Amino acid sequence: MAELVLEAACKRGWIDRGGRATDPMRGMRFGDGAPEYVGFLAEVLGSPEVEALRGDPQLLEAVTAVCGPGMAPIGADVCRITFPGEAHGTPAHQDGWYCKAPGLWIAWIPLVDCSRELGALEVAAPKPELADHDATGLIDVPDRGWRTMNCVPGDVLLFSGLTPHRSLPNRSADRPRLSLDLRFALEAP
Ligand SMILES: O=C(O)CCC(=O)C(=O)O
Repeated sequence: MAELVLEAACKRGWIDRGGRATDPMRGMRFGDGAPEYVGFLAEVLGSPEVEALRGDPQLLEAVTAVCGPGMAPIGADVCRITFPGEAHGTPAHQDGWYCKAPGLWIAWIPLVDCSRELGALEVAAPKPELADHDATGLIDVPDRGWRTMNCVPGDVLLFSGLTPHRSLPNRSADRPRLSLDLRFALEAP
């Protein structure tokens, strides 16, 4: 999977063949709907590899064990590439604010070794309900209780649509952070 994403980024000139961010991409963060990022997402998320991962029996078993029965992939997925030198990570938010699927859970999957330096994900305790968001995310960002961890390809972090989460900025010298977030929700009865 990482190879597929690296190739998609490499052919767009975002990274070199050694997997390092190219100079123009340092500090870069794509805005929502940036055409070059939309094209990248269409290529990666429409690939047979990502489709196979959505239905991977081991992943579905883990999702069912954690989230309960009746969960299915909903295809509302993102492949993230964050570049070294970006000033901020992903702002704190709850996915349920944006994605109204019932019983929403997210499987966050690192595609490279992902340390705090590279911009690991942080999660806080799930809230009982959705909190107000503005254009950048949660308005009342918890000031304590954030947890993070180093993770590696093969790990999966599962969190619910009510879980506040954010990412740390990528402070590495030249490495992009690559990850997938796949969404699951209750199947219609
Ligand atoms: O990977 C990130 O930086 C953010 C992930 C995220 O917001 C999500 O999975 O909903």
